[in-house]
Amino acid sequence: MGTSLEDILASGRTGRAAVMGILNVTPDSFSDGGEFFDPAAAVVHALRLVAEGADIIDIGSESTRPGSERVPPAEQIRRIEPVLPEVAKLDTIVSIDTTRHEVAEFALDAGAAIVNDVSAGRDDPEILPLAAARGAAVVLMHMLGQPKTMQQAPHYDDVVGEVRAFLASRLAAAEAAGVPRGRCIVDPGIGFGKLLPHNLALLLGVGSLTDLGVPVLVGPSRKRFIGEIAGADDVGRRLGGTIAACLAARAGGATIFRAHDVADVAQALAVADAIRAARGA
Ligand code: HH2
Repeated sequence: MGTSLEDILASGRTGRAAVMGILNVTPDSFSDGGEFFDPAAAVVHALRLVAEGADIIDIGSESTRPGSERVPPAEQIRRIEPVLPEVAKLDTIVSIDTTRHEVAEFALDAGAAIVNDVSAGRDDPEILPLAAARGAAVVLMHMLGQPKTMQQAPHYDDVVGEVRAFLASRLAAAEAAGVPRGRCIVDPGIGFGKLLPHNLALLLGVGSLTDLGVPVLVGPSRKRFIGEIAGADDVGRRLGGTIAACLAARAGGATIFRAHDVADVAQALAVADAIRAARGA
């Protein structure tokens, strides 16, 4: 692996890129729903993502795609129970993608080190204090509304400014709950209550988020906006767009990239970084 959690938390300063591989243990995720619902298949996929160069494996057991229904915490835990402890044995950092403290607690007990909360601590007031007590790192993501309704006419006057202000206020909330700023990561939430122009403005505006002083994570992987631009209805055929979006965010200073296609995204980042480094050579 070679990348530690401390390296990742310092990446806002060092600029070092990291890839977060996606492992959805769900029957209904938008691009890989059902593929890794079987625990054995999920563990095999995690092994593959690590071999492909994932620095982090982000395990989710509740789809947050537009229109999705909530999954009770007990069912989320039932889904990850046979998977997460096995993934934690691998040479990788485990992240739990949940908004519920019961699920985060189970995951942290089983070896996770990062809580990836797409509600940035708003869904469950106990999740940030839990992360603080456990010394976990936290991803604070921007979302307008809730997954069930978030794509129904989202509106912003200044999307980058509003997302930045939201993330600043959630960083303050995390700090108030006891999570040091040095253990926080922010994410503009590509596709979460955003239309195409909003997603494009945010990918272009990553540089306005990096000055919050914590690493910026982006998750454009296979998302709908790529299909809207390129006419790629098949979610499995959005790799080119995913890479383009990651590289645009990389140019703005993002350092953590949440992706399904780990090997290809890691290769693209490595080449883009090498070209940038050659400028100074
Ligand atoms: N996107 C998804 C889920 N979790 N977490 C962060 N921090 N950032 C993201 O952009 C993000 C996320 C949605 O993608 P996916 O997990 O592939 O689908 P689903 O929610 O349908 O399981």
